[in-house]
Amino acid sequence: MADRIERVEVLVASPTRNYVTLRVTTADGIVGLGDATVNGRELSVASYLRDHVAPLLIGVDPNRIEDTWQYLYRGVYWRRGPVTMAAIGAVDMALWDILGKRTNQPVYQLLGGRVRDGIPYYSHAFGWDIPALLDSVREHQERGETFIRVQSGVPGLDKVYGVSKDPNYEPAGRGARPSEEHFDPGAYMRHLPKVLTAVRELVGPDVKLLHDAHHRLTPIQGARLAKSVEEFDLFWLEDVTPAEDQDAFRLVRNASTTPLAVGEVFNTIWDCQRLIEERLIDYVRTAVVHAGGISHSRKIFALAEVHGVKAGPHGPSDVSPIALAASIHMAAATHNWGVQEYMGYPALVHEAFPHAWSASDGMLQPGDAPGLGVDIDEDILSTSPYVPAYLPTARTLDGAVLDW
Ligand code: KDG
Ligand code: MG
Repeated sequence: MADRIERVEVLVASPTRNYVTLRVTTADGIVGLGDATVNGRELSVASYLRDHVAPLLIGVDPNRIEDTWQYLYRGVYWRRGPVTMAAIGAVDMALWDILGKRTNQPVYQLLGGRVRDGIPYYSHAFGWDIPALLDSVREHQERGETFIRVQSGVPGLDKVYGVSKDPNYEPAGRGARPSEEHFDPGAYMRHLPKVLTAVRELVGPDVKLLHDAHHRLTPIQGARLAKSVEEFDLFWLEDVTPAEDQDAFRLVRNASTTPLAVGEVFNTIWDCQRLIEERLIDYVRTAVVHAGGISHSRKIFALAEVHGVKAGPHGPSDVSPIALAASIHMAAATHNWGVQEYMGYPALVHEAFPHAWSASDGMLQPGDAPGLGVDIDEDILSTSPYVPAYLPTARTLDGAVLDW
């Protein structure tokens, strides 16, 4: 008789930051893990999973991965959105993990096997001013990294996305309400070319430089920025304008040849269908956790492959080591992979989620453990309760709310 799902547990814990972890156990005693973390909305996904999804999974054959995905997506009428898709994503990851453990194979093997020897990653260099940023870039180079994201402070602004006066940057702040910060697009747009001039001068032509504008600009401002940084040969310019209006990217595209990346807030293929089919972007940044797991992300990246677009998935600290593992396994087996973001984690997060994947010399490796190769340390998770924490809110200088 086929195996059956016997137990479904949702663990919410805060080993330095909040994570929502799904643990699925089968009657044969196989345990699969999935990540369902949505930064600042952790309890909503936990409730969605506990109250509405877990009861439906009991008794289901865990081998029916695609059918379970369709059942949780189409079968419930209400669909899409970060909470729903992260919940489905966690179930999907856990079922792939179970399949790998049952067949004693790493998930990348189940996805078709390796297409590359290692997965290049980029991590985050930042500095409050240009000299501090250059020091940070040097540190990344000393670690053997050749893809480096660069973010800098902006004169006149107190807080800027991607930059901290503290050496450890974490965008979500603990507390009952989001903190607020002000942003001046003009000052930022005037400053960025100066920053990139200094960085390019330091690293020379070979290092791949990335930058995240984090949704702050209007389409025409985005077009102007993309044009003004063309000479620095960025690997990509990310989230140059919000992408709910996918057609807005045409304006940016028509203005410059700077490669464009977008999509960390997307949840389904339909959020990026036009961007991909009309070749308005170069890299799609959907995270496996936020875009319905491995099963749905594969479809996004397959559509992208047909249109010459590559995967460059989101990988900040709020994507847990379980979802990062899923992304690394996909990267190992997906041809059109550009680069994986790897922000890194504090030591306690590595301890809370012991993992077979590894990062060194600018490359990620999935490891050969069966399934996703990630475990949890229950002692750490059970002694690290949830703490309210939110991403900041941004306002323009006149006080109106701006996309953060
Ligand atoms: O939860 C949102 C953060 O992870 C996001 O702001 C980080 O933009 C980000 C990135 O590119 O890592
Ligand atoms: Mg980003």
